[in-house]
This record gives sequence, structure tokens and C-alpha cells, in this order.
Amino acid sequence: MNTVAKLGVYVGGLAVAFGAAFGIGAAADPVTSSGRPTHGGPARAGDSGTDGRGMPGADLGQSTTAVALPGLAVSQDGYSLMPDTNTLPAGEHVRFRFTVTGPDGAPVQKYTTTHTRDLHLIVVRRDLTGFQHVHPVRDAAGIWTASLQLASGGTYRAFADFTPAARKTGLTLGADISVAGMFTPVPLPAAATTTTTTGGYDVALAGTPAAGHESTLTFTVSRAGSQITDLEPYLGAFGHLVSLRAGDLAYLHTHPAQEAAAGQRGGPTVRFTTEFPTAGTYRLFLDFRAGGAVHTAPFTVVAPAPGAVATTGGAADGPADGPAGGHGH
Ligand SMILES: [Cu+2]
Repeated sequence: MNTVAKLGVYVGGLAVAFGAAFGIGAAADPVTSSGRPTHGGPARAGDSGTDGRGMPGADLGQSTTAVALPGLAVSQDGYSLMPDTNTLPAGEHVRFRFTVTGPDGAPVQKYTTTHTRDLHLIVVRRDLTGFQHVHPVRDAAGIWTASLQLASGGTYRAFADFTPAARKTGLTLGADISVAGMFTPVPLPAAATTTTTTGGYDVALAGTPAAGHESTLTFTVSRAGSQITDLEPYLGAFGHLVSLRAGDLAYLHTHPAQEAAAGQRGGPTVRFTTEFPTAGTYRLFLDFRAGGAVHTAPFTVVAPAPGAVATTGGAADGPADGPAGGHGH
């Protein structure tokens, strides 16, 4: 049992090491071709907490993830994300051009609108800083152009989140962009912080993240100590939540069950039902609109292994806590 326990610690340590490594490739998870829908698609529930416990890789979800998680691949099911360039300068406002090509090799021209847009572009540095959620415009040839400003050097991940009209389910493809310049990695803030301040708003997170089954996350927005009730609709909802798995930046995009009509006001709470595919550390980015502007509130959460609190054997170590050091801003 001690050996198993040590192994668990060792694997946990690996998870931390991955979380602290930047610019690594995106293939930390084996990408399988088994075809369940992947838009935030969960892994098979419950697998990792039983037989697989203590096995190398089990805590990383590698051997238990039977689906291709969104965002880890530049090509999937015949669709490819093709940036014009894989390098951009730091600090400047730049135009980032790319196409999404389909199974016929041509740029995809027809999309199914999701959350009021044909395509959502999420860009984040691989240390999970510098998050941006923008909406590129598409020209008649199917070329997308986004305005970006990448503050400093490092490797960034660009996620294109879209649904081709020819497909029932959405896709999220990801590509790396290298930005020259001084790179000072920022340690991932610890999961202990459950309140984030952004743009004069305080956002509190309540809920218990879980791997392999649904959990409810509730965000409560306040300003100057008072909960607000004038959240504005943003992309057809009162909030959008992007979750990225620390270590490989696997991507989950969830939105609240209730939709928000133009002119409607919401708050103080925005509730999401989300399912983290594997145990691990995730960085959450809540986008909401208030006071006429879009704000982003980041959080770090840890989804414990299913059965992590069980007392059988000696391998009940949960996943590693958030990497040490660092503190919310
Ligand atoms: Cu969007």
C-alpha cells in the first residue's frame, strides 16, 4: 500500500510539473477516434476512481479518457484550424488571420450559430494568463480575422469554438502561437481563492467541482459590497464559462441553463452545471457583462478524483492541490 500511495504522490507531482511547464505540446492526452460529441463532452464517468486508481496516469486521466477532449488538437474529424502565422509580436494590436478548413480541404463557409456567433476565439497564454475571448469576422472567402493584443512573450493557445453547418456537434480546435519577448511564467493561483475582483466587481464562486459527474457552480456578482441585479445579457446568456485543464489546456465551454433575452437583467447569481472530464486542476474564466462592459473573472478549482475520499487501500490521495505559490490578483 505504501508503494501505491507513493505512486499516487508521484503522479500528483507530475501533474504539478505539467501545470508549471509552459509551451509543452498539446498531446499530453492520447486523442482517440472514438466518436462521442466533444463540445465540452465528458469523459466516461467513474472509471478512474476504481480499478485505475494508483495506476500511472490514472490521476492524469490519460488511461481513463475515452473521448477526444476539445481543444487539444489542431485537426479533428476532417476539420483543421489553419492560422496564417504561428508567430505574432508582443504588445501590439495585431490582426490574427486564420481559416477553418473542412473535410474537402476548403475553408468552411457555413456555420451554425452558437451563443449568437458563428465562431468564438479564445486565446490564452499557456501559463493560463492573458485570457481573451473575441469574435473574429469572416470574409467572403471564409478567412477569419481577429483583433488581438498579446501582452508579452510566451506560447499562447488559440481555440476556435464553432459548429460547422454540416455537423450536428460543435468542435473546438486549438493551435499554438509563439510570441517573441521576455517570458516570465506566472504560477497558477491556488484553488483556495474563491473570490475574484475584476473591473470593480467582486465575483464569488460556490460549489464543489467534481470529475466524471455533474456539479453545479454558482457565481455571485457584487459591487461595492452589494449583490447586483443588473447583469446584462452577453452572447445570449448572463455568463459564459470557459474551463481549461491545467497541464494540457483541454477546453470546456459551458453556459447557464437559462437564456437571457435582450433587455433582460440578471444576477446576482449565475449558475452553471458542468462536468469536469477528469480529476485535476482547472482554470475557470467567467465572462459576464455589467455596466456596459464585458468582464472576466478567473478562478482555479481542483476536481478531486472520484472516490478520493474513500478509505480503501492507501491510494486515496486526491489529485495534487493547485501548484504552490502564486496568489490571485
Ligand atoms: Cu464567444
